[in-house]
Amino acid sequence: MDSFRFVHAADLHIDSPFAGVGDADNRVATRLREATYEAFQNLVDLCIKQNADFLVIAGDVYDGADRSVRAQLRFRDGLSKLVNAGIQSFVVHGNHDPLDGWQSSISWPEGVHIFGPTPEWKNFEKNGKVVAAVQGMSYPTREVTDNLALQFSPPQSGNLFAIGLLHANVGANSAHPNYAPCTVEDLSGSGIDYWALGHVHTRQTLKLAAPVIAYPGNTQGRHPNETGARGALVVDVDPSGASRSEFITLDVVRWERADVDISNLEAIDSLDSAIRQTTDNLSAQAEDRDVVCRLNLVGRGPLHEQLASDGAVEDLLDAVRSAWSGGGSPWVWVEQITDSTRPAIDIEARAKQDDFLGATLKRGLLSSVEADEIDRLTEVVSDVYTGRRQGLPRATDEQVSEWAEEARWYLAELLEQGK
Ligand SMILES: [Mn+2]
Repeated sequence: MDSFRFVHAADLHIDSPFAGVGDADNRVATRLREATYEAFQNLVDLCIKQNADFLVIAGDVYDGADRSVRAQLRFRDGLSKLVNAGIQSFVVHGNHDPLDGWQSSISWPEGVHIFGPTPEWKNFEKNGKVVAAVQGMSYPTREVTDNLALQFSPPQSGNLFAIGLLHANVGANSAHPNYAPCTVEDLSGSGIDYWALGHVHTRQTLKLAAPVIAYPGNTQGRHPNETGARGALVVDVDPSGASRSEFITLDVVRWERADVDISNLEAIDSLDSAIRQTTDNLSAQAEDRDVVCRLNLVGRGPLHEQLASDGAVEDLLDAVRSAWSGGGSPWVWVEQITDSTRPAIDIEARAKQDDFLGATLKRGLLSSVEADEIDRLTEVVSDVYTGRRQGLPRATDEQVSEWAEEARWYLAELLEQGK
């Protein structure tokens, strides 16, 4: 078998509307709307630059089942560019772009293989010889709850490198809908050499070899929880059938989260500087990409009290946004600042003092929340929920724990101030 190279991508979500960024300024909103298109363009360029033999895309090409004409034409144009460069592509559709969604009649150039609703093998030839076979299937409809992996057939020949192209939730990842659920064991006994997966947006390799089972992650982060570099895997297969892969970033707007510590800060203008330092760092890490970020103020110190005053956090947000609104590129858009700071009380030192707060602290009343207390506290706050109209979500254990922690610090602060 000749060696060859392919690119494994998934979850392009072309034409993603970025619904969460409602109050972003015009420039940011426009850039975000273009981001999934540009990331796809970067994927096409990567295949050409890396001299890939073919490209596999493991579902969710489009963000919506009712895919826009613009998205479809751009996708076709990208794949046509690859065909002109001698690069074939193999594509399946996932839960975001199932076969029963609206689509216009696009005619695909020869060399583009779009899989139908049942598993099918397609061969890839290099220099007149078949070197690889790709088996794939598209979601016929959005909600696929069958184990599709079990519908795949073993390869007809052991001499070909066999790729399984599948949009599925392997191992019940709770961050994504449990579509086409299956396990690493289901995939391992299949005779496939490389499972090119899609659906889980965070890059992860579930198995390194025999077979390789990998998610490349999406090509462009789409919301505040999809932080860090996004891209695709370039996979080299040698004549023995062994493969190794390298991740290449393709995203054009980077989502990040960062903490800003107030512990050593005395004045609000030094916090403003610390925030700008943080956004500078995020910009540098993103290597010339634009950044959308959420900042969380943490630590305990004298600024805690000032931050609690009305409008303080909003004013900081306005200040950092205007600092980045000079029109230059790349930019950083601070989407949100949250305040998780605590008062400047040294609990251990303070517990040693012989007064009411000291005694309270010493008795452990302000120590962190124990697991068995959560149930009791949930009971306490449940009144708030039962009295309201339906639809208000129940408090999670994390929320209850966070509120209790906040209440304790607030109590310590009041006692410290002699209130
Ligand atoms: Mn997806």
